Amino acid sequence: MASLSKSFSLFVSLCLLGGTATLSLADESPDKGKLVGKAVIEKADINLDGKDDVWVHFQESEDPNKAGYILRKLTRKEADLNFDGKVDIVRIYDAKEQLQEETVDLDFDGHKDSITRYENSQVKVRDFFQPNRETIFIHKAYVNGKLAEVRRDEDTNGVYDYCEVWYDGVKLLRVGKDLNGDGECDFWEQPK
Ligand SMILES: [Ca+2]
Ligand SMILES: [Ca+2]
Ligand SMILES: [Ca+2]
Ligand SMILES: [Ca+2]
Repeated sequence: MASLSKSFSLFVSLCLLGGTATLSLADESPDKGKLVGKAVIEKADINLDGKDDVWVHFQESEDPNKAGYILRKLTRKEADLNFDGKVDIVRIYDAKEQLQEETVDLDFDGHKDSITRYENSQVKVRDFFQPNRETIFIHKAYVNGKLAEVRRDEDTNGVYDYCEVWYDGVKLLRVGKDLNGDGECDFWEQPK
């Protein structure tokens, strides 16, 4: 439980963008005996305006190793960072409670700005979206958590037209352009 409390505190800190506040968690959990296999949501009202701003989702199930004990697994966190009633950040966790996916809307316009997907706690793919649009503008792929490939849709027609290949996240190896409009780069150059 200590690690859960810690991760929740970290999340709340993020929500406050470094600020501090008194956190009151609404405990809506019914009797634990009734919670086997149930989803549980803990909520918090960070700015104390009477409306919840942070939601932490858990899945509870019976502990297969300890009869009568309930295991609680973190599955999802959501927060309304600017307190306008719309969720701006969603984090989804895998069966090991590792971060699997994070979606953010940091300009608070109601449209997601990026989705980052993780594998074994390492970033795997990060997609950035056009303002007010659902189409991906920049796609970044990572190997062992290090940048390996970038694709961009520079003329915003929904098809990638610019590519970069990176080595170990630090060295740009080559830069490509898609000349025939099929979304795959076919003309490559050494970076200048
Ligand atoms: Ca609030
Ligand atoms: Ca918001
Ligand atoms: Ca946005
Ligand atoms: Ca394009």
